Amino acid sequence: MVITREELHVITREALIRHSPSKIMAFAFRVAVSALIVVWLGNCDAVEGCPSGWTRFKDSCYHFGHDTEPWMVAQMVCRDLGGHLVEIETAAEENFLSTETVRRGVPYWIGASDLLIENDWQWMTSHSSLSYTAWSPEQPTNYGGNENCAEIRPSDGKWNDDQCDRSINYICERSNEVEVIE
Ligand SMILES: [Ca+2]
Ligand SMILES: [Ca+2]
Ligand SMILES: [Ca+2]
Repeated sequence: MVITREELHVITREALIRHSPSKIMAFAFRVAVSALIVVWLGNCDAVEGCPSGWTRFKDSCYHFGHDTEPWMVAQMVCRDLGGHLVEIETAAEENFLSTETVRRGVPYWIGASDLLIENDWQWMTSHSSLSYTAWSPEQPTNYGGNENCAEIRPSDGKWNDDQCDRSINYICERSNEVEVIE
């Protein structure tokens, strides 16, 4: 439907007659405030940064859990914190986490497990097979037929399979984008 200039003029004049000036002013004020909010939101992009308690490295934030939990509980805690047990895809990520683990001197759970099929190791959050690995020499051993969760050891900063119900520290990972407004 096309409205001519004359028709628009008539509609506007009728609207002005029907509504009191105070209502029109209030309406105009609401329109102005809405426009300001739209402009303000338009200037906000993805804000990069890690929440407190998380350490940034490249595109991720890492939380080095300071309590000890079985692997399953560690995964749940990471999810409650907005992340997941760490998944290590590159040598750079591995070097960062390995260095931190050696410095802190305690073992940390990571997100790899062969719980589903023995010796078929997967990152359990993304359900992907391990494209990059940093197993300690001769690991994984599946010692006692019951080692199905992966940890980073502080002795050499490399990975070992261990019993999932053992309580140790854990590393969570999440994206470093904390706020996205479009
Ligand atoms: Ca990762
Ligand atoms: Ca195993
Ligand atoms: Ca082992």
